[in-house]
Amino acid sequence: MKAEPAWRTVDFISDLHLQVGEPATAAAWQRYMASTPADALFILGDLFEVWVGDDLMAATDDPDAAFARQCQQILQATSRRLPVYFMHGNRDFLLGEDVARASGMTLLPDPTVLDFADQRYLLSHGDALCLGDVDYQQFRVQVRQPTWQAHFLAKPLAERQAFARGLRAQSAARKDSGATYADVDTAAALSCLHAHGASTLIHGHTHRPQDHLLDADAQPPLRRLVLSDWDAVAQPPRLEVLRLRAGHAPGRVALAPTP
Ligand SMILES: [Mn+2]
Repeated sequence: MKAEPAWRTVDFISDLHLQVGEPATAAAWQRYMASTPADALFILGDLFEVWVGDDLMAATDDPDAAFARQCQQILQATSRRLPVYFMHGNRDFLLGEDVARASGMTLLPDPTVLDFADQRYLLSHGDALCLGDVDYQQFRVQVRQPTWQAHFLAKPLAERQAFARGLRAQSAARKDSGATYADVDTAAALSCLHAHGASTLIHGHTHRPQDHLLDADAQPPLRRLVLSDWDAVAQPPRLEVLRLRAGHAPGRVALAPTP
C-alpha cells in the first residue's frame, strides 16, 4: 500500500495485550489514542491478549465483553481523526472483518508493504518468521485454517474462553520455567525483504524492541525494527510507539504511565 501523500507522521504499535485485568496499560493506550499526532496508525498484532470471536461483543454480564466494547469505542474515536490499520497477531487472529469495520479499522494481510517517504517498509506481526519455534509454527498452521476457525467459532463462547485461559496458563508456565523463545530468523527476514523489494522490516511479537542492521552494504541498508510490548506497571514502564516522520530517522516515543 502507498501512504497518503499528506502523511508526515506514521505510528506503529503492537503487543499491548489489552485485557480487563491490566487497567493501567489500557488507560495509557486510551490516552495515547486520543492524543497521538500521527497521520496514520498501524497496529501490528496482539492489541488484545486474546480474541475468542466477534460474538463476544454482544455478550452480557461478561467483563471481557464490556472491556472489548470500551476498546472498540476508543478505536472508533481514533479512526474518526486518522486512519487505523490492524494486522492480526497470534493472540487476536480471530478478530473478524465485522468488528474491524465497526471499530473503524482496516484489516491488513501479514505481511503488508508500505511505501512511505521514499522508503519501502515491510510490516508483519513477526510470529511467522520465528522459524526456530517448530511447535508453534505447526500450531499456527493449524489455527489459521478456515476449517479449524469455523469449528472453533461454532463452540459456545464459555468453552472458547476456557480454551483461551488454558493457552495463557501454558504460556505463563513456559515463561516462568525460564524457557527461551525463538527470535525472528535472520535469513527469513532477509528473504522476505528481498521478495517484497523492501528495506526495513517492522514487526512485533518477540517483545525484544531493538533496531537491527541486517545488511549494511545494501542500498539502502536493510533493517529490522522490533516493536516493544506494552506494560504500564513494569519498572520501567513499557509504553513505546515507533514513529516514522518523513525526512527523519525512525524514532521511539516512550509514553508516560500516568497522565
Ligand atoms: Mn504475538
